[in-house]
Amino acid sequence: PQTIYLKDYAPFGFDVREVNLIFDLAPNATRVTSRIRFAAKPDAEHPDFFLHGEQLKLIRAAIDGQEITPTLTETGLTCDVPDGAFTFEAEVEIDPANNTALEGLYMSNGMYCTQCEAEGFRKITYYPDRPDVMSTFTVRVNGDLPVLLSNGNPTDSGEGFAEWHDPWPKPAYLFALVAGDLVAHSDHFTTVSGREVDLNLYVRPGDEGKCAFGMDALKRSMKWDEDVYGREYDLDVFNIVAVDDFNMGAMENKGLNVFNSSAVLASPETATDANFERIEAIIAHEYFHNWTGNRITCRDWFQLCLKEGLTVFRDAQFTSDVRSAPVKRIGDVIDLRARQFPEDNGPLAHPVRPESFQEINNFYTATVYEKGAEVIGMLKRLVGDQAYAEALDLYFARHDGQACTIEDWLKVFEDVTGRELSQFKLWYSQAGTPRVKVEEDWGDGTYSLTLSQSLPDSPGQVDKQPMHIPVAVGLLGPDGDEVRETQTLELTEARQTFRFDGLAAKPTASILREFSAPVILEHGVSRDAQAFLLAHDTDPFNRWSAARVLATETLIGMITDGKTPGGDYLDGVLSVLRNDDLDPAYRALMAGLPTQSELAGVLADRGLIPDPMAIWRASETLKQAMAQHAQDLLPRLHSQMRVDASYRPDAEQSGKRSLGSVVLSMTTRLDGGELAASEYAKSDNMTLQLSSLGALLRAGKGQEELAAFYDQWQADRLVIDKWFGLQVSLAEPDQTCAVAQKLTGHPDFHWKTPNRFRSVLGPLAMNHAGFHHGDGTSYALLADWLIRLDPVNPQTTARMCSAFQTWKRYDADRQALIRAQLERIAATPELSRDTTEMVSRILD
Ligand code: B3K
Ligand code: ZN
Repeated sequence: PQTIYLKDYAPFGFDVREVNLIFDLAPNATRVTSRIRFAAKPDAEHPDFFLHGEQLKLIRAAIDGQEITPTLTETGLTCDVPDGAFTFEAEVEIDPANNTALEGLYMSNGMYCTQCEAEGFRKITYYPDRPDVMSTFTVRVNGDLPVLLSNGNPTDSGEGFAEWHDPWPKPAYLFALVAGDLVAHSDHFTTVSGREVDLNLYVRPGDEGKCAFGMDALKRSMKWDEDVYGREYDLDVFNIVAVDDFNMGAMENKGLNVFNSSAVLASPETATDANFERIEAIIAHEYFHNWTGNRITCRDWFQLCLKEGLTVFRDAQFTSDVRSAPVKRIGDVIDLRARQFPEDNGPLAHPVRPESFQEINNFYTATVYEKGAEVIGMLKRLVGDQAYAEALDLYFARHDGQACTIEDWLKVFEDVTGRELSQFKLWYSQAGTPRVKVEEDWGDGTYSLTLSQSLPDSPGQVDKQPMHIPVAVGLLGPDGDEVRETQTLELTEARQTFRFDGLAAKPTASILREFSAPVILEHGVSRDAQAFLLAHDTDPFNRWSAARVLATETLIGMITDGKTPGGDYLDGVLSVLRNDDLDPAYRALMAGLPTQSELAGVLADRGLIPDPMAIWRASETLKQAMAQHAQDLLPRLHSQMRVDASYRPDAEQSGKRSLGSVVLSMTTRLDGGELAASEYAKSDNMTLQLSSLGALLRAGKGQEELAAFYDQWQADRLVIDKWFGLQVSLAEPDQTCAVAQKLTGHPDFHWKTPNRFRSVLGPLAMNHAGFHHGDGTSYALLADWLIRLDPVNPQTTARMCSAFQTWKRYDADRQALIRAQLERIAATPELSRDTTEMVSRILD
């Protein structure tokens, strides 16, 4: 396969002035007629005319009305074109019903749907399918279906047709078409300058009762973007469609967002608090793309983080504003460590702005998205809130309607602040997670903090330069008072010392507050100091972080030296759980342990070989010890966390349910499932139903409830996804593979639907001790299914290969077992480009 490089970027030789499309829908033979107005760019001399096109049957092509016979290749079309402006026309036939890859125009339960990002438009018709080619689109959809949608504003419709016009120039990846037997949940929004916008959420008949929350989240997002970023919506309609077959969460097509049904449909009976929060965040994310992504888009796919990092950052700000900022931050850091750190420290490591790829769909990663958002958070911290706001205003004013680069983005910050950001820019080009080592010194009223940074080698990158790292630090006095409030130290050299004078007593430093940079802190701080921070830190993030460090050290002591859990950690967490002044959601997070996979990563980082069974046993033992330690408190907490008001998925109620669920898990370890069974019996919302069922399964009980759950929810595909997933994620290590294997034989295991495929094989890979069971059967089961899915859906297959990315952490036997599976996948005839690239990078 061909490798594409950032350094080879060259602009397209033509402007596209206008695109007209006509779709004649038919499941196996949809006709797409295009009329595209091109003009050679004034400065380009006889540029080559190449249009992308894949899996298209060309019926007819013409230039300025004259039929032509273009040269066709596997990837597109070329032909001679006149100088100046001309009209290119083509008629092609495509087969949406057999499009199982879910890229381009495809069908899901009788509904037509598109997914064009990144390079799916070329499977719809011949076109310069690159984000720096922007044009207005006019679309006519002919089809015998009640709802016919495309981007922009509706201009005409009648029996069997609808016409749409999108006045905002856009790249083809933002094109969308939806047609089907759908019902609308409708509402209305008036923008700050008085534009009246019709809002519709289109769903399959039967799903009408799951729309209210998504619609409300949309209206709140629209308002928030006006209030916080001064960004107003720019069309007369905003449509969202829910689709069951979808490769990812959602897609920000201009004026017509398409959502995986799991990322938009929710009711209290069928969705958990976590589902509601995720839906709110994704609705916000896709809506915010209207400015950061659509009005200002990317020059090329290497600049993906320009829109994704910024939009993730914006949706996180939104969630922090409407829920709890510390709880959101802690959740994001847990997620970053679980998904981005393994990527950044393994064979798939790549810069936030990658420099090469074979298949761009493989670069929609935690590094581009989540680390990309961290980079923006650091920039905001370094320049300050005021300058950040000014820089964003300048960005929107200067680049509206353009396809931009990271250079353009950084330049607005340089222009606003006068600061030179070339060292900061290394965050975009150097892969890997920086290590920051902490040394302290104290004497004569001066406390000094020496920070040293290093950045490990990563694929294709060695001997890296020091980064510009903002380290937020506060100091606490011996009685827990803050003696120096948070300030941002700018670590720019390999090793640097920062002094704090005039202190009456040796302080305890609270370092990397709010997780001010995505780094791994190598603590010089003692266990006593961590326990002190757990009790006193005024920064809620770092207070949680102290608990996490103590939990990690406790577990590592148990795993490597057979130690028993330390009282400092157990007492520290217990006093937090007892503290009614603290937000229940926050207390629930304080009681959590690092994941087993994270522990494996920490052990590997320290040069030790992780033993998945030993990690599992230690985690179980510590949870049991914690439950016993908290025994006397549990009944009181349980009744305090009961919610009597009718269900609301807001921060307050969901926080209570979240701590309630922690209490229920602990109690189940002590009462054998008595409380969980009674909670299950009276549960009237999915959060409680699932947490009590989970507690029962963990206790080795609950088979009857599991069967009843299936009977109750058989007709609800999103709930049945949970039913599949729960069983695999909670299976004991030596049962995991068998449970997953059995479920893949269940009549409801519709494996071609990505959500269902992921509901079993996702948790298989996430169940650390079960996946890494010494007999290697789980590796083989996952590989079997990846091989089976690849010809059907390369994108989802390739993405799930990352389950193997940490393989070099483990012992020689496990490495050999995993290598054999990776090689077996690699040797599969006609393996997709997507999966080939992933497997070969992982094996490298
Ligand atoms: N931009 C889309 C992701 C497209 C993925 C293509 N493989 C969703 C989002 O980030 O909002
Ligand atoms: Zn996005």
